[in-house]
Amino acid sequence: MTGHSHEALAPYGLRCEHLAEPLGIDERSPLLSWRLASGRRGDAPASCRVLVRDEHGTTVWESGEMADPAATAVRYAGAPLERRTRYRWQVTVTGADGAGAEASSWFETGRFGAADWRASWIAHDPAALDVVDAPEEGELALADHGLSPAVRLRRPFDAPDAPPVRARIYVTARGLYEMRINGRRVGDHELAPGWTDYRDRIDYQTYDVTGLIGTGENVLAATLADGWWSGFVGFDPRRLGAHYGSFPQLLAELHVDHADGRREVIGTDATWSARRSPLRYADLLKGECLDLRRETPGWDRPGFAGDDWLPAVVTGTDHEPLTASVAPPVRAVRELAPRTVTRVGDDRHLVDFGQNFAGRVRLTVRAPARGARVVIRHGEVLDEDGALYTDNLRTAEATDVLIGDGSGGEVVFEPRFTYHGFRYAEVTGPAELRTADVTGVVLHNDTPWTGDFACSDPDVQRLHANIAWGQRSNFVSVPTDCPQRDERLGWLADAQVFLPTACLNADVAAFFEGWLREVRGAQSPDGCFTNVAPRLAGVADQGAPGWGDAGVLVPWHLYRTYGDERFLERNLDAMCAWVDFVHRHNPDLVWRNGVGPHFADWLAPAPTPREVVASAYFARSTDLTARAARVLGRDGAATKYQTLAARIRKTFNERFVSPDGEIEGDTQTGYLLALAFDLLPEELVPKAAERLVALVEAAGPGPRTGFLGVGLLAPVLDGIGRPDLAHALLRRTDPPSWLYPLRHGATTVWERWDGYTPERGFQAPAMNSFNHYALGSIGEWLYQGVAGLAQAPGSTGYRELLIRPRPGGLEWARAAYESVRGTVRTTWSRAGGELRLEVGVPPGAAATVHVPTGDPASVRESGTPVADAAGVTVLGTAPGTLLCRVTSGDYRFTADEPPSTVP
Ligand code: RAM
Repeated sequence: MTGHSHEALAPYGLRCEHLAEPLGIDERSPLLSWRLASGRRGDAPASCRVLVRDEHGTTVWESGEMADPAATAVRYAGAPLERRTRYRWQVTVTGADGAGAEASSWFETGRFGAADWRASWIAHDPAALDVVDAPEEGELALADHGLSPAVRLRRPFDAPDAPPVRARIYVTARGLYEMRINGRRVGDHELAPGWTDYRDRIDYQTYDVTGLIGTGENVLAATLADGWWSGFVGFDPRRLGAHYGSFPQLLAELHVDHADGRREVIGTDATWSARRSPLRYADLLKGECLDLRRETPGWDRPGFAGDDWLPAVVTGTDHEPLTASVAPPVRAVRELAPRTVTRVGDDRHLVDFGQNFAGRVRLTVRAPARGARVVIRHGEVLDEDGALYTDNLRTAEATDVLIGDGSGGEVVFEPRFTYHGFRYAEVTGPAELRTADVTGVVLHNDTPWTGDFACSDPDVQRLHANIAWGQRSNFVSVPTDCPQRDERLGWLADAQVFLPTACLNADVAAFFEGWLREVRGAQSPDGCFTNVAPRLAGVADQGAPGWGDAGVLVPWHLYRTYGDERFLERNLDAMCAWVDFVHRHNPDLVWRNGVGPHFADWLAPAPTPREVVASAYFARSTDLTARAARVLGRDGAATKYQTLAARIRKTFNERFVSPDGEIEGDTQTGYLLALAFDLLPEELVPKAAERLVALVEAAGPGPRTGFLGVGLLAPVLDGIGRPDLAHALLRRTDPPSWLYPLRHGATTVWERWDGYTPERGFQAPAMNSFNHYALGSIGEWLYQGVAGLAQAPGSTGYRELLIRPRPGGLEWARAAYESVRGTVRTTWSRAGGELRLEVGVPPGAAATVHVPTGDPASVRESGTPVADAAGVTVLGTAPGTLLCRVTSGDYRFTADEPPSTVP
């Protein structure tokens, strides 16, 4: 969180392409954006301008007065940007009083396409990988995955006596790489270059390595592992690994600018040499094995002989797929100390990190004997005997191994090219294990955290934390379903249902921009989106209803959240093609053909008829496509899809809705989809709402939805005037419920409502993740409902806010959100018959505030009767509520408590 409190109006939080100070962007007209803060009520920018300068200080673009002075983003529109160049930019904002404030930042351009690259793809000769010794005891277990050792590549070069003025390295791999210069690691990206459909797109990363280049002999060195390229990915028994290639390859260019003006470029080519590494294998699902006996100290530094190294082989010079990475990288974002370390055998310990997460263990081992193995196994839960439970990992071995070399001393073992989803680690080998010997290293895309939520119920608070941990654990290169078993795929429905929650927790604009390229790239030529992106053999390509639709829903939601129209521009054609695909296969407008594996309302306790789910999504996607076209001024398309959407809605009503508003199947999800997607004629809305309420009440009250209905439950109940029922669901503790897993120690959201019950034990190990975020989609309503912090319907980029807290039975709640415009805050509490509500609105925004109260006349703002308060306009009353409108600034409302009948 980077919330700012300034006295005067000021810009802060500058971003380029939604990233802070990005190195190596390939966008030629990048989006420059900033946030606004002010300590003064009613502050709004009266003028705003942006200036961009090149490395010589020459102005390359002046925006002039921006047409909308309160805008917080603009696309660069100056002289063509040069490649590999740093630009500095500043934004100046002036308030109504004429006082100006500015802030500055920079971005650096990358390679701008294939033509700029010279380097070749290189590899360790796959035909000369290793010597084969007869297996020793235990060896076969190490070798039987068919995995090869990770390989090393190196290339010495001479540098002049003076240090360089600037050095950049542009790197990527088919596989995973770790780059080093003179023994020091380049950058802090993990699992780079990340997962894309490498056949079409391979991301490269740019690093500033000025400080790593020495005088005299220097060494460029890299380790390469299989990763998603050639390692194990997914669950198809016929196609478990090597999805894109069979051995990893490196492509890198070092550009060094010398003080005398010379630029030297050293790329990967046949002059590099190669050797197997001491990593006998390194795989995302199986784990990593480091054999210290094979270590060759000094390999990555000058002065190393390397007599037994082989020449690297050049495997090609294809630069076409290379694109600058657009998402914040995966990093080791935080470290967890073990909560407990328990001895469970002579040489065996069980470590509990107290938190389910994605990452790895860093382990200190003292003087491992030559050939001795230290084995780390990972699991999310313990079985009934208190032992590590791994059945639900399926074929993911998730086991890391260290083999000692007997050289004495302390060894720190931290796998580099794998990750696991786990809370517990079982360490076998050391006779003694101290707490300080073990650290949990948390890996995920380093998306800036933007949301904060707290409330008086510690269970709800913990639920929010669990949801956030689900997000951290599953935003690893792509949005995955789960981080532990042999799956970890970019499932489209999981991503779309969780997106509204994800967008509140963190700034995920750039992360999803990267993933959407995969979603579009995976679309078939006839317009069909997939179920997973990147596409993967073994998972049906034809997108199921609610899955394929993510190709429409995700760009739309990102556009609304971040106000960046490019989310629509880049995706509109794909959105239209998808709707056309579904329409072509279903000319009668009931979506029953072209449904792929039709997962329906996945894992719902009460199944909703498949055609109801599908047709509702068909209507939704068509409607959003029409709206997107309208935003972009493509009126012909807008009208076409608007008309089609109206026809689909009509058909939906004719086929599935009875005259008294009952929807076929009579399930919660059926009503939720119809109400949330606005499918019903006005007169049937109250009837459908009534039926939904009856179903929720009859269930406990409780939820009966799966992945597609779950995120809609609380918002829809709230929207139909029953936030009390939404609260009842939220705070329910019997299964199915969100709080039930807390009874069983959950620290993340489970895949299934009943992942574990005392009566039955664990759900079927074939599919029972304890770290799936889909059911965590209620996270959105914690911010929007419980704390009352929401963007108004129809607004984009948080320009219009809706502050409408739903206290329910809670004593207090608060939320803060770092929006693209600035910080939005709500805090409410009640005590002694009084309700207090504090609201913070960023400059240039306005909010409609619903003050919950039993007596509208009692409402004051900062002690003044609300009608007289500066910056507050009273709009009227609604049952149990006073409605006001406020512009930017901080407000403190007090009111007599709402009557208990009103939530
Ligand atoms: C499961 C995945 C995912 C879901 C699909 C249908 O295997 O975990 O969550 O979207 O199935």
